[in-house]
Amino acid sequence: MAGAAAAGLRSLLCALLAFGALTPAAGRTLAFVNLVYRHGDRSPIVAYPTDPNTEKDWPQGFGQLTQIGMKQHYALGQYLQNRYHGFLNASYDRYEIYVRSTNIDRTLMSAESNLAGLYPPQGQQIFHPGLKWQPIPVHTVPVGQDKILLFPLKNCSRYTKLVEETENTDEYKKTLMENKDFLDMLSKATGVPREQLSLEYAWSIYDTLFCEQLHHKTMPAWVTPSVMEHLRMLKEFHLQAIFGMYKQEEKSQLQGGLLVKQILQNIEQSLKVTPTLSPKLIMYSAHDTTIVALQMALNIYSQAPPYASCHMVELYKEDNGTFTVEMYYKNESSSAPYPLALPACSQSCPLDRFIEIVKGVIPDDWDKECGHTSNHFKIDLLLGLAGSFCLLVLIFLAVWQYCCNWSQHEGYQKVSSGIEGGKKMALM
Ligand code: PT3
Repeated sequence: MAGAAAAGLRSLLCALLAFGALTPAAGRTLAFVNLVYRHGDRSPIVAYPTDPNTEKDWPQGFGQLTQIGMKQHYALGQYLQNRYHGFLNASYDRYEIYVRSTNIDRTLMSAESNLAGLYPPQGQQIFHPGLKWQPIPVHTVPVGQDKILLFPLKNCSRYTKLVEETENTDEYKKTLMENKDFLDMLSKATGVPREQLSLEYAWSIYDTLFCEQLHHKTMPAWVTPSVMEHLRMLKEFHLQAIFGMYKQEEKSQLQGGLLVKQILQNIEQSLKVTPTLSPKLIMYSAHDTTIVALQMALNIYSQAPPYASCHMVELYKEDNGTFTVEMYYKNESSSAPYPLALPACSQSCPLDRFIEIVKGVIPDDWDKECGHTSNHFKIDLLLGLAGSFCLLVLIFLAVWQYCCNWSQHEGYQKVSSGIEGGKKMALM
């Protein structure tokens, strides 16, 4: 009886381990890491019409990483050096890490500040005495070609339709009605014409005020704590409207699902390739909307990410040889990251289960799902049109030649008989 109970317990433990419900403390190893972070503190992106502050009030103008932002990312880099101590080399090894950023100053500079904290040069890596910095590549692609970090991707017809449909839901219309007076006040105070004051525009005003307040700039009297809180709530509502709220899974397929797909491809690649040849850590430097789109696609979004917040996706090899995925979110500089779990899985989620759960938001063919004609189809269409055009030209030429031959033949007979006749007459 005791033997049977022990065997039963053993198989229960094995089953729990296989499904990731229990995590053995010893023996498991970190195998691969994906990180997605928001850039650090920045200057506003625009001023609103009645803004007492202008671009000149910011040392590098609008949209730029500030020194606060640089420090936030330097500190995050130091934190990562500590967290991944023993997994990553203490000194920079180009085969271990791959960094990609959106092609925007503040994200590029955030990645650079982060890497300065993660990999201060050691020993032979010091190339200038006294300089605790070494160059580390940060890769990027042009903004218009970035399909994994710059959300919301706007050039997607189906997504545009989904947002329009969201704006027609009762929930959305009710919120707009409830906020009518507030938006009227905001329009008067900021000088933004009421008809232009969408929730997206209100978010941009909030963003500007937030930056100005944080940097102790001149604030108009109407900007009270309650106005700021009201604007923050409208921003959260807008984020829900563009990434969630209505047909969230389909929106995610067209937005954050692209990043989930990339993260899974990175994991797959790390399992295929010889460990020494594939990076151990892939780092993405991006925006608040990147993290929102990612977390909405994973169905774990709670609120807008602060500066330098970092979403971590870690792959572990368990000591029974299986792989599990753990996610953490560091959204406060002074506290440890908190664990995140997919709604239908344990925090330590078996890789296969993780893939199964997120498959609904992974696009197969983004262009097709957006309702765009695929490039192959466009090429086939162009070739078809070109072929038909050539055929028409050939038919036209053939008909034209036939007509010419016919008229020449007729003409020859007449002219020739005439000339011949004439010649004959002349000869006669
Ligand atoms: O602050 O994280 C952020 C924003 O994403 C910002 O970087 C941005 O690019 N906003 C889009 C233009 C308003």
